Amino acid sequence: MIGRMQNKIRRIATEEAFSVPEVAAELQRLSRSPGNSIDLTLVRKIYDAANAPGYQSQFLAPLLDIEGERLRDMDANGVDLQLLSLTAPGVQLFDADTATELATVANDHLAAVIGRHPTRFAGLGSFAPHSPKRAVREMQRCVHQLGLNGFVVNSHTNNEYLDDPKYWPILEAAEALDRCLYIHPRGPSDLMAGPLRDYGMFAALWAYGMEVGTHAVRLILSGVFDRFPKLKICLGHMGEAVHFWLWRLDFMSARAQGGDVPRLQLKPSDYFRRNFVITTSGQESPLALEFSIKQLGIDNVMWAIDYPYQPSAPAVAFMDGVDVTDAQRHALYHGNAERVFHIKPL
Ligand code: 1DF
Ligand code: MN
Repeated sequence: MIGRMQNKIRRIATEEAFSVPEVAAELQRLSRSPGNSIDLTLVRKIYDAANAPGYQSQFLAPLLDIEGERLRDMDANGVDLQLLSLTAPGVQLFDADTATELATVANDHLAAVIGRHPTRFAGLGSFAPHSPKRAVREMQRCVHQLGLNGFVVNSHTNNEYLDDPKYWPILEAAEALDRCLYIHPRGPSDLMAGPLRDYGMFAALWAYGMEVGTHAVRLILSGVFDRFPKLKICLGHMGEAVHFWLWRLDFMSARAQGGDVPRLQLKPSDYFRRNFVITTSGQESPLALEFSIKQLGIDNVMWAIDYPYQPSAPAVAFMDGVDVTDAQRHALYHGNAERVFHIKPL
């Protein structure tokens, strides 16, 4: 009975990566330039197999293949819909002109795929943060012309974070367009990167969470949510663990306010519950999920796979198997995603 019920649940996966040939080609070109940043190391592993030790070029084909094997994988695992986002580092390693152009190409490609498979795919639009004015125009086009479901940004841009006033037009646009901004990881910014380079810690193993967690706390403490109270930010990887810190963030920021901490209208935990949602991408721990639901409320947690970087079957088994009520499972699997990302309910 339970099994049969679960088979009928709509499964929407909310952090699913893709690429397009034009972006992949430029990343491959970039990967052959000198430098040893964490991002270049990551890019070489995926796009330049011949020159990268320990390469992961097995991901390149599934990133580019949206309508073939990916759909078969979704069918085989009962995944109804993937919310697609241009894979990290997106366009943010390129100069502003190239990045602006490539975001447009990727968004057009994404919208065309969704147009061919409107019940199977939805998508987050990309933009070039380093050209904020053009970014805002592209965000408007993404929603008004392409019908995309939100936005993705791969954390910092040239070591700058979105709390910097030069990026406020992007936050303002996301709020005005009523579309969630998903902050996905990339390699940590230069001054954070040093101790994160060793022992394989440089990316998904550890550094990604440090990078995006830091970004989220910067946004909260900077006061941007007093300026943009309806802005919604999505964090993957079980919230990058930020919500484990809420009590201490409240305590320590109250003590420091007026000093180094700007005066805030609300407590950090209030902003996190009001302005953030999280997904389970690549973090299939029932205990962490239980904590997240209790800490944030069931409305703020959504299911994700992190395809193709993580396999679909265990992600589905995880969410099918967790000890939650039917109503909660529906919220995690699709209800919250439909609301947050404007995906039409069935
Ligand atoms: C990996 C993981 C690569 C994630 C990613 O983009 C990525 C990985 C290059 O495991 O190599 O976005 N992730 O989201 O966890
Ligand atoms: Mn991911």
